[in-house]
Amino acid sequence: MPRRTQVGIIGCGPAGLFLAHLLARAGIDSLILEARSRAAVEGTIRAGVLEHGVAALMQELGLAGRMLRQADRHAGITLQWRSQRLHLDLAALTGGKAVTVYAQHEVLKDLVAARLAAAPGSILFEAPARAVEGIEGDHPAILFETAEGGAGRLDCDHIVAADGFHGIGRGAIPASIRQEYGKTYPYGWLGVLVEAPRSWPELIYASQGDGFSLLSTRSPTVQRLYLQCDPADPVEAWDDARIWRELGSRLATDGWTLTQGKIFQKSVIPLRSFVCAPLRHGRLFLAGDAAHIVPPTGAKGLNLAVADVLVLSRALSRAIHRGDASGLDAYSDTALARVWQAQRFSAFMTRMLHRDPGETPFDTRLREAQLEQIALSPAAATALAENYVGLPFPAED
Ligand code: RFL
Ligand code: PHB
Repeated sequence: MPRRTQVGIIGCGPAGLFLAHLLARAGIDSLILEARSRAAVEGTIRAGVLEHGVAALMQELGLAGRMLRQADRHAGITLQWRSQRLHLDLAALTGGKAVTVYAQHEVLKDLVAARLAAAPGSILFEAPARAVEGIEGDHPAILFETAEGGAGRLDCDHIVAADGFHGIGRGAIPASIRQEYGKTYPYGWLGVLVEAPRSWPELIYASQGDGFSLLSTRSPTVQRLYLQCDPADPVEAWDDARIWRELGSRLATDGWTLTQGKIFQKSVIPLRSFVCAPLRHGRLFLAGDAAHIVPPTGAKGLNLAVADVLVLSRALSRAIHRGDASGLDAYSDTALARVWQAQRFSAFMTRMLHRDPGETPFDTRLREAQLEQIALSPAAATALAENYVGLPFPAED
């Protein structure tokens, strides 16, 4: 039996789930098709930093109960180079704004539970979309595989591909009109989860010795740490002793020691920047990582996915309730303007904090001078802080 919904959403990540909640608030029906199981979606370790506006949106949508109880508000971050630490007071530099450190999979657990409670059956897990059809006409559909292995069909008015970088949505925009911009960096991140108490009250973005490292947190007893590595490294190249040695030297500063603990998760991720344009073809819309990737140094990926679907939900609401397609026509340009700002900031943070394999002593000093600029210039510090806590969402007109 074919199914029908107003907005068919491919992918149950931050983009798909926030969109489903925003549409429900606007009285619009949606169905999410997700390739993986619910346990896999809720167990994948990824982002950790929510912008000021994203945390506020969770509250506005009534989804912030657990976040407010368990997550920490961070009103500052620390930058470190040449063994010196610089505290950047985000709140003082941005008129009181801060970020919330709350793991992406915890956000997903909260959004999945709330969505299924409000609309049982509105997320189909283990139901991968295989193709979209009819996007240039008025009756698009998503063809998918059912959890039982059969062929499914979802008829809808609009399709949103929120299916991540490796999804099928982007490829449905004809190659003749699709533009892709991007670069891959010559370094990756080794990420680890550690059972240990906090070593420092805020996130530390450090660049010293062999390159970048990041001290983040998940809870009072679980810490999240990253260090720059060769993107081709197998995780086995990083035994625990090597990880602690590298983190120890890259985060070293007088009178402080990193508290070690049991490492219980390790992964290597590549760093890339990518933008696809336009974000719309007929009745198909791209949102989140399906359309763009940022290197994680700016903590922007999840936040950008949320900004996309906020703009898209308003446009869909206007089209569906008022028959006014102007927001849908403007979606790609409006969302991409913010995407390019996040690309700029993410590339800036990445270049400033990583040691390029071909880096000369001159290049190193230039990067350090950039960091010193932030210490010396309130204007430079303010620019970093404003971007880190999140640029305002596009205004609703
Ligand atoms: P997602 O999260 O990749 O979700 C896409 C979903 O679509 C499903 N899917 C399909 N479903 C049905 N049919 C198909 N054919 C499908 N193909 C795929 C997938 O199974 C998946 O469930 O994309 P979305 O929603 O656009 O969200 C993007 C964010 O997940 C991503 O940008 C962030 O995780 C990036 N990121 C960070 N972002 C931040 O804002 N702050 C951070 O602190 C931050 N840290 C990070 C990060 C990403 C990292 N990694 C692992 C890349 C740290 C790391 C280490
Ligand atoms: C994280 O806690 O996973 C995290 C924090 C900051 C980043 C990236 C990832 O920039």
